[in-house]
Amino acid sequence: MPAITAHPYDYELPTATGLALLIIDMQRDFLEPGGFGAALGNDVHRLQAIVPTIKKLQAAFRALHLPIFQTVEGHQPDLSDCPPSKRDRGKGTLKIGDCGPMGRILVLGEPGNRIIDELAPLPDETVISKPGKGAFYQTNLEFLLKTHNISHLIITGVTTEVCVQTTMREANDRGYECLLVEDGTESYFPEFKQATLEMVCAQGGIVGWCARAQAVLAGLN
Ligand code: TIU
Repeated sequence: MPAITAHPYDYELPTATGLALLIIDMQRDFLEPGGFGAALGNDVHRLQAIVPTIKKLQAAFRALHLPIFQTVEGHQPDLSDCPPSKRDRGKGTLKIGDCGPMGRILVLGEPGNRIIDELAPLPDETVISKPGKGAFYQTNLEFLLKTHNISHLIITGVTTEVCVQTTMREANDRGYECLLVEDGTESYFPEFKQATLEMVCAQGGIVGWCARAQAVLAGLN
């Protein structure tokens, strides 16, 4: 059976279908100045480094006609799906729903909420809007994965220890075999990224596997 060289041991690929690429929240809000990430006080520039890596994975999945699911974190314009605890958390000058340089912060459909141009989905690719950190919370992601007979998820995106790790844990509890791409995910805090990579594949892969994009690409071909 084909496999990807990974930690803590090789990640066996399903035969034929069953594999999908999950790209978490590669939206302007987190990668460009003036969005939610910056409003929380973060230096957003370091997240740019993973864009070419995810682009390569996206191209490979497209070439193999394997499904790609992207997510965006965002809220309805009336903020009815944003708990006050989320809106009021922190001491930033701009809060969720406030007007910033890229439109209303973390509101669906605003310019800042758009997936960055480099990773723009094709018209037939699925983008899931999510109000929380995990991609399974209050979304139809699980239904879509079941419909497509997906059992294995290659996970990328931002930020590693927030939305990516939450999603990987949610997926793991639902029985999905998850692999986190080490150089396809990034955090505002390098030490949190490193800790996440180590904790998810510790204890024999308690949450799943980790591998570099090159190993994923080699395993696919
Ligand atoms: N703040 C932070 O690190 N992340 C988020 O708020 N959302 C995601 O990780 N997408």
